[in-house]
Amino acid sequence: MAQPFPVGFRYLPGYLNREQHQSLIETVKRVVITAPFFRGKMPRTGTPLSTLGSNFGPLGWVAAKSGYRYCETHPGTDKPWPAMPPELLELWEDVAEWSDDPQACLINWYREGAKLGLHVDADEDAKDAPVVSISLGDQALYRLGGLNRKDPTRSFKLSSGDVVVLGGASRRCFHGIDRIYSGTSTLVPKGGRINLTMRVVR
Ligand code: MD6
Ligand code: FE
Repeated sequence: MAQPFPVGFRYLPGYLNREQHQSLIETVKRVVITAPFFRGKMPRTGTPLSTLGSNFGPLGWVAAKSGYRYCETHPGTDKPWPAMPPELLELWEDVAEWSDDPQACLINWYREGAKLGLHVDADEDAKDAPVVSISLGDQALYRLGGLNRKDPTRSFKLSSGDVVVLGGASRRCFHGIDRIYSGTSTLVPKGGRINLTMRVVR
């Protein structure tokens, strides 16, 4: 039997309707003209990530050989990140159950074959604020574990418009993306899946 969801974890399938998630993809397309996708690297080894990233908001998450960090500027253009779109702030206010606004929204683009190993989001000083994640484009297989790497995991598919909240006791749960179901959506130009994750950082 599937593991139950940890307390504080919320899976909101189809939270955004088609018009809303299409419009978010348009917003991402506009933004990456000035804040282009870049390929982050694993700390220490410098191995390139299989996803491409960019950010909205005053702070952006950057993966570099020197470590993961939040920066005020894009590593390629040295310009501030584009502002957090109002529709994302609204979504945060509707689902986060948290009084502060998010300071960062990571944009992650998974093309065919991209994946994200089991990990905890732990680069934020605001340790209790939730992470709100939005799926756009191709479906993905999401894996959710517990607070320890060896805890049992459960997997389920995320589709375009689905929202996931890692809140409360689930904030430090392991999670990852095992695979992308390439070609299951035509919404993302050049294909693939875009994941937006909003965080309070400081
Ligand atoms: C997802 N993303 O793509 C989940 N974590 O559905 C993440 O867990 C994530 O995209 C840290 C940094 C970037 C991410
Ligand atoms: Fe994560």
